[in-house]
Amino acid sequence: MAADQIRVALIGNPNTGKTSLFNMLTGLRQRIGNYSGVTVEKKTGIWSLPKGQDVELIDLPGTYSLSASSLDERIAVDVLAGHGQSDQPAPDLIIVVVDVENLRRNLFLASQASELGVPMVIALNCWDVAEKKGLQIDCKLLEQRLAVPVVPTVAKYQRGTQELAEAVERAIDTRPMLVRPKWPEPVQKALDLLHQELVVERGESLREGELQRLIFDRKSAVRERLKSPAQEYEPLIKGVRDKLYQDGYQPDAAESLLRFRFLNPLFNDILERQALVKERSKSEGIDQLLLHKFWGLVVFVGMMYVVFQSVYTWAGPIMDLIETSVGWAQEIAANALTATPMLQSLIADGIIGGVGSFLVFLPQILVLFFFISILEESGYMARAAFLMDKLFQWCGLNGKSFVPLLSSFACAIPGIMATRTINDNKARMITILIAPLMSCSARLPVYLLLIGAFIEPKYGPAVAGTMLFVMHFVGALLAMPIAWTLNRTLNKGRKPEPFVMELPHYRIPQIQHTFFRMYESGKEFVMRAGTVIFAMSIIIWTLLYFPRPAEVESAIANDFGYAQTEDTHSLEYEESIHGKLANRVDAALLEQSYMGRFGKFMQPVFAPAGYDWKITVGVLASFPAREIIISTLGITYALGGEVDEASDDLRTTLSNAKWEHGKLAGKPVFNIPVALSIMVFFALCMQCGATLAVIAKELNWRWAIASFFTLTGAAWVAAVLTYQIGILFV
Ligand SMILES: Nc1nc2c(ncn2[C@@H]2O[C@H](COP(=O)(O)OP(=O)(O)OP(=O)(O)O)[C@@H](O)[C@H]2O)c(=O)[nH]1
Ligand SMILES: [Mg+2]
Repeated sequence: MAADQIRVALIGNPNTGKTSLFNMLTGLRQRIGNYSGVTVEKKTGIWSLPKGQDVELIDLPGTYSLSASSLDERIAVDVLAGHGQSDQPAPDLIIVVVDVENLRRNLFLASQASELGVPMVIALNCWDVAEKKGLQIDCKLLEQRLAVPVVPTVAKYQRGTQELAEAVERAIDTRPMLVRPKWPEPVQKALDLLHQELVVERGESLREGELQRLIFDRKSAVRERLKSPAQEYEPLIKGVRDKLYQDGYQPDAAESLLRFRFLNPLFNDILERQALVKERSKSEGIDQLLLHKFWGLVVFVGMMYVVFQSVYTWAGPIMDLIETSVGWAQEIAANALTATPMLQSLIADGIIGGVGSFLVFLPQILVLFFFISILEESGYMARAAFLMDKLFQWCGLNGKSFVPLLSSFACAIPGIMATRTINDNKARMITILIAPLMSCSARLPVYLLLIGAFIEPKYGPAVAGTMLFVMHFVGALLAMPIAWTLNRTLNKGRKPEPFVMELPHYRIPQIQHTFFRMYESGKEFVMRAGTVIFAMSIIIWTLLYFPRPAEVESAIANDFGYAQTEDTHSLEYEESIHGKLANRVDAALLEQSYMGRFGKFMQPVFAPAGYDWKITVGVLASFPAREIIISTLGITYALGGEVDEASDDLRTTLSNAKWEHGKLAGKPVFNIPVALSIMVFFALCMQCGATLAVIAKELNWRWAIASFFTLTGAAWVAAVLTYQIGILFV
């Protein structure tokens, strides 16, 4: 990016459509959602203006003010002020994205930002909603009063691009500044005094807006940006604040009072409302049900139940289709490569077997994200947050923990990142530590495989769907006591704060957006199959295939009494003997492979949970990422000669698996207690390298390690209990 490139930042209150606008202008596809706190990082893109100039466009997290009480707001404020990690200068221009329905409150932020001396353009977004609700706004008059361009936009439907671009082109040259309040004399005096002492005498580079922060916000982050330690200025700042107090201005409250006193008259004759009442009462009616203490919960549980039931049933037929195709591919590859047995095994058993058994779960992922997208976009998710508030407070969490925890149901990584919106440090920490217990989409294939193989055939699809639903809350169940304990043992944080999340308006989800969300998650899933799963499949195949000493084969052949069969038998008999021998040899080779030996060595650890050495291998191989168990089981059984037909799916293979040795020999390895025990283990265990790295980054390594051992230990105990209790009933 050229050093002299113009930089334009999008700022505004949460959920006003900044990212939608960013996507519309840059053609990029950043995540949007109908609740506050979707964007928690700074994102940049290139916006080509009509006259040919390219500007760097910056999307920021939403913020209500420049006081920046949480990490994400801090990012926005730092960029605006030209401070922070990147140390880039302040943007050349800001576009303040304003929700037309909340003009006054939104312009409070614009007014604060203007005092940083940055030129601005205002985008009146959600103009379509204003039109629909009969809200008329006199933009020309507003523009005159504010002294900056005001452009109506509809980011959701890509309207207003041209007008906004033209306004920005002009503003780059004319540098329009928003009207600024005239402060009462005592306030102005306080500002002048600070300017004299800090800027003129001590050489601090602070703009007026930043001096205001020092006076009005006791905890302002501006203090950290001072060249000299803030303590040196403490007496001065305290003196200024005390003086203001004596003059009748409570410093903590004065700013909003004075700013609104200045802003309010600007709106005279600007707004006109017509017959809005009906619209409002409809959404209030819905909220009465959805936010009801009891019925709200009933609706929530019912809705989640429908989601998981649909994931199970809708995706089934397509899954079967993919499964059959994978079987074919394996057969074709195996037939084509008979001349080179090793390559044949690598391709058919290792790569197609490993990646294929994972890929069959793509339809379920798509269905799940279809629902997630609709629930998020409609505005329902934010309502669900309210329902959980009581429960959250009891665990020392914050209402704001809901969105991060909810995101963790897709993947803990964005979930943990989303905790940046939580301003109470202790609540943020607890949320990060329990986020990995929310059932991420990597666990979905594990549940689907085991439920499909052992629950559905016996109890039918309705019970299978219910089981899937229940499995998704096993982790959350353990999360509650963990949060409760952490809350009582960690250092005292701030007092629990009241819930501050704003209820978004209900919106009709856009079909393109839903499809994009599905496409995005589907792509990520397929990419994972093509990268992590592919690489791990090759590694695991290698460890399960080698070494291959010749003695193993001859020992088995002798043992089998093959030599005695002579050539007196029919061809069919010969073939079947050959097949059986080959299977025995495969099984023996597998057992003495590197991974086989390791699995057998470790198996006693998992024996109390009912696992044989193959499951043990699967569980251990999945520590970098949970989904690996699927491909590992696929490869293990393909190599072990237990797959009778190439088209046999993994579910059938698992249900046919038998114990080879010991007192259980000949009995099925998998039964319902074993399947449940594996699922419980995967629900709780910290099997995700990427999540650990994010925890280490957001907190520190000590916490990452502690959480690894705690969750893995808890998973083991819970898996053993599940199995031991389960076998009492079989
Ligand atoms: N009706 C309507 N909805 C819009 C418009 N622009 C955005 N939305 C919707 O508003 C919601 C929020 O959009 P985002 O772009 O995620 O908002 P944001 O300001 O980036 O939100 P945060 O990152 O959480 O601060 C989404 O549901 C959008 O579909 C618009 O012009 N009209
Ligand atoms: Mg955003």
